[in-house]
Amino acid sequence: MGLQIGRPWRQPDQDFKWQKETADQLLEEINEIRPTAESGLNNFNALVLGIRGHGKSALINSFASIGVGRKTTVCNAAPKIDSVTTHYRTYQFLGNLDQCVLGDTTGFILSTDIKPFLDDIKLILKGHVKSGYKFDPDKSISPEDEYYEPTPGLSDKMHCVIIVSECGQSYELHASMTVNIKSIMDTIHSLNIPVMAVLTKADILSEKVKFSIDAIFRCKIIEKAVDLTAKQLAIPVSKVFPVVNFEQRDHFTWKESIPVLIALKSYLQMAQLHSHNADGVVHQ
Ligand SMILES: Nc1nc2c(ncn2[C@@H]2O[C@H](COP(=O)(O)OP(=O)(O)OP(=O)(O)O)[C@@H](O)[C@H]2O)c(=O)[nH]1
Ligand SMILES: [Mg+2]
Repeated sequence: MGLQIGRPWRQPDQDFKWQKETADQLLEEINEIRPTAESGLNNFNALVLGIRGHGKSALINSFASIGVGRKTTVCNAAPKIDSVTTHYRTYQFLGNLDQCVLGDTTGFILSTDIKPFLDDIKLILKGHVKSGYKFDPDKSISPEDEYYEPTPGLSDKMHCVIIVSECGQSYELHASMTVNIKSIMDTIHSLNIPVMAVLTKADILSEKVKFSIDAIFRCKIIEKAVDLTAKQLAIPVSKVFPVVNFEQRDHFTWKESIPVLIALKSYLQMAQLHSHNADGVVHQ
């Protein structure tokens, strides 16, 4: 059956192959990326940020599913006009991924003033906001709020940021979102936290990917989306990961898990490096 697909634009590893052993090995490697005893950490925290409805919660569910080896749902993901996620919540996974803590945020809207949201994000990154806090579009959290943590430790801070964006939207983002995205990136960089991007919905952008996931690293249109996102966010192309979340399916196989595993491994490696270099002091 001949869907034309070219040479791979990404080779995740020198002898990378689409086979079950690759997925097994990735999972094994991921399982071994854990905080050192000296770091005083039990978990690697990542904050998931992005535009409303682009698949942040779905990505967290995909990671959680990988952890338990079957499709599972830890947070609500749905096609709604209003934001589905309204609270900041952290999720610790079970199974193979119990070293991962993912923070889910409400999606921002490009056209609105996101100053209060940005202030909240800065405080979340620094560890000042407890899980369960409800975002208020009109104001950011105050030190009197019951969800405000006045004296965060290293384990309350974020060790990595994952920007989630739909593959198909990367073409449109440039003009409309530069100001807000730039403010978010400036905030992240000012705290020296590593950042990567996950491009969701590769199956919607590419028929070839929809037909077979192993086209994802060969499809030109996906490559272009990755390049554009890297430019827009000013991060390396190698830190932009296209995926298809498991949300629309009843179960997933090793094949579908490979792109998600590659993104997951990168987050853990970046967080590990960051916490290794952190001096244990929480900078205010
Ligand atoms: N086809 C497809 N649909 C996806 C993918 N990822 C997410 N979706 C769908 O996109 C919709 C929005 O996903 P969510 O995870 O709720 O998006 P979100 O970014 O958390 O949205 P807010 O919390 O409202 O900001 C849901 O219907 C998901 O099933 C994907 O990779 N492929
Ligand atoms: Mg959500």
